[in-house]
Amino acid sequence: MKFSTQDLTYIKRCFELADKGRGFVSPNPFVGTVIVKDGSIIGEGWHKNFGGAHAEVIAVESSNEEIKGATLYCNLEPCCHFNKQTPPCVPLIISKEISRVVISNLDPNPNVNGNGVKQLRKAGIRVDTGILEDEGKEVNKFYFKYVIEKVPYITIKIAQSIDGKISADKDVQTWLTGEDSVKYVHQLRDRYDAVLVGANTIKVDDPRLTVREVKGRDPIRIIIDGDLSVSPDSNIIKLTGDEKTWIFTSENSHQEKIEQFEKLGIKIFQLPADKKKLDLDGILKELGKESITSLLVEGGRQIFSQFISQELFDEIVILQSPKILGKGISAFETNGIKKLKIKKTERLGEDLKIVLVDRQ
Ligand code: AOF
Ligand code: ZN
Repeated sequence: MKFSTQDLTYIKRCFELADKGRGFVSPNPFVGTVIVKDGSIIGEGWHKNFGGAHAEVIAVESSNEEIKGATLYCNLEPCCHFNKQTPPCVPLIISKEISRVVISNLDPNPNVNGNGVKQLRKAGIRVDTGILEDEGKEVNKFYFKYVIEKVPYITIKIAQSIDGKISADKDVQTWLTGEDSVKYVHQLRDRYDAVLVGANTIKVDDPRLTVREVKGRDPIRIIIDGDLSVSPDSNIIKLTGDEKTWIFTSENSHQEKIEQFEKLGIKIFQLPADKKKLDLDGILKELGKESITSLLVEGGRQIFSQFISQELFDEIVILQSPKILGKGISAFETNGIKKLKIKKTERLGEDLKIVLVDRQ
């Protein structure tokens, strides 16, 4: 339709730029902007950190050329609302006399949601929307869910054997996947606001849940621990730098224990519990209030089972190792058959990555 090969090239560049904000802009979206005049890029920018300048502003400021008459590409509709961290972008675009704006997605934020486009058009600017719309939604899948539902986008990550086992026995740590998969998991951690595990995984695996195998920043580490049973000596409790650990526990957990953890720098959330079992919806709402837009669920079996049987996931990533365990425990215990759809498969060294989504 209305999009040329050049349009496609420039919007793809916006996606690349947007991606650089990952890990730093939450709960804001990932946004990249390219300004083009007479067939060449005269300005570029991306939203770098929460509270910082928007992609459009940075792109305009990066340009040494006359912007009047240029085309501005942006993966997200420019904002037009006030009472937030920064001034709106639409008035800036209008004042620079940009003649065309090309965007992938309308901003689902109810304060914008088409109003940015309307204001630009009213000012006589040609606005073309919907270029590589699905790719744009994929880039901002965290934001798209969070801004509407106020709970994080949830990815469940499971490493398993060919015969579908996550460990050789209950409470036994079993290493299944190869180096490339480990790197990939660290990449995921770098991209997600938070990672979550159950107390049992802490006891059995004593993981750090940090980003070590790739360059990146650590996610917030969250433990669900109904009776506050994790050891203060666990790796995840020993904070050595900027790492953050949060524990969700029951309202009935002992105050003394809570204080002991708080003294170590751990943030404790107390929620109502049914026989020490916390309500996941309550946890997710609490995370939403804390501006957590994306959550990587890393185990173990009880946690996987609860998230899956309550349909609390957006994606499941299986890291399939070519090992046969023969005996052991499987990733979930669910009631009945659940049909999923394969979204993507990819070879990761010796393993296979399978991304699944709910079959809607
Ligand atoms: C854009 N470009 O780069 C971003 C946008 O608090 P603020 O000022 O950072 O505004 C956040 C809101 O602005 C956010 O909820 C979303 O609607 C929009 N984000 N818009 O035009 C950007 N990051
Ligand atoms: Zn803006």
